[in-house]
Amino acid sequence: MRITRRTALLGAVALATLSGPAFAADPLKVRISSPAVETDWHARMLTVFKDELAKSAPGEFDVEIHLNATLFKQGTEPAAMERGNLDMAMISAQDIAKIVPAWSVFTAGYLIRDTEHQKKVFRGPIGEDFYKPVSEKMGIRVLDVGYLGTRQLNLRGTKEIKTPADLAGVKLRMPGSDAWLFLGKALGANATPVAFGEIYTALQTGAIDGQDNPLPTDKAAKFYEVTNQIVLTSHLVDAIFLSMSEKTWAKLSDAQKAKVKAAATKAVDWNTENRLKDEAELVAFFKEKGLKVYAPDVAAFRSTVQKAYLASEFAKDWPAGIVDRVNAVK
Ligand code: KDO
Repeated sequence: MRITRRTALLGAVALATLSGPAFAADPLKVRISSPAVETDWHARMLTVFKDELAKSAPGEFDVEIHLNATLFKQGTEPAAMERGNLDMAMISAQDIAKIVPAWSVFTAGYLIRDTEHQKKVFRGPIGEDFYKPVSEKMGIRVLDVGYLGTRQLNLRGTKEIKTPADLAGVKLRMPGSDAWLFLGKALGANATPVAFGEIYTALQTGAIDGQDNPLPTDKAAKFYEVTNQIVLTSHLVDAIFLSMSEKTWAKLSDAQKAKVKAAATKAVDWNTENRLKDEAELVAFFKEKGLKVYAPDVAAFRSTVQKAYLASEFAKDWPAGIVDRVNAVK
């Protein structure tokens, strides 16, 4: 047969059709959005997730990580995932509580005791019960829980804070949702909504008197440059939920689902381990930077905050017995 351009082309097409897997489908694009800064542990854990998938499912996923809220504004990720415009995010209990009010129990200060308690609660039957409505009502599949850290007060000025009464009139930045603002109020402060990306400037200009975040985040976002003190209230053992849009999840084979879950667990565990180590070391770092770091009357904060939550409108949406059930997890 005379080889012409046409026969050569036909041959190439036939070869491509026969050789199957070598011409497998394009990798599935998985876009993740977060307001986190790139040096913070939960931002870095997304690379652990991506690398893990590249190992366990080579060529099957194209994970794109977008930090600093450049893709979606903080708090808009759940709606974007529900619509299928975003594949993954790390969402908070406060985000979820907007749609599934029972979740506000996990926005309450001084409920979750520590990282181990957090893991046991969310990786056990309570987690199962609470993840179900997130899938059904929000179109979001929670892959696993991660430790965002224990939130502490970080303030300008030198006024010593010992009890909630000392926070009267203090403009404390909180993320912009009812559940977050309530926490600020329960602590005794004048809670002011500001997006995460605007905190540094708001502190620098004095638009706010302080903010609350875990110590590793205070370091990563350089809040120590524009504040004078850290008050170790330890008011919220905070969680982030590494999650996927149900629309994306539905595109995966069973084998891919298992690999995505395993990669998520590897990532959150890596984050938790590093964050705990960092938390243990950071008091010295902030002191070196000239900040005053001290413990207030934590018992006074605990009792004021717990009372505020139990008497709140939020508590009316909590499933009967849930606080006892959470407390009983050992
Ligand atoms: C914050 O805005 O203070 C917060 O810590 C709230 C968390 O739920 C989470 O959104 C976090 O910011 C971002 O990931 C930035 O670290």
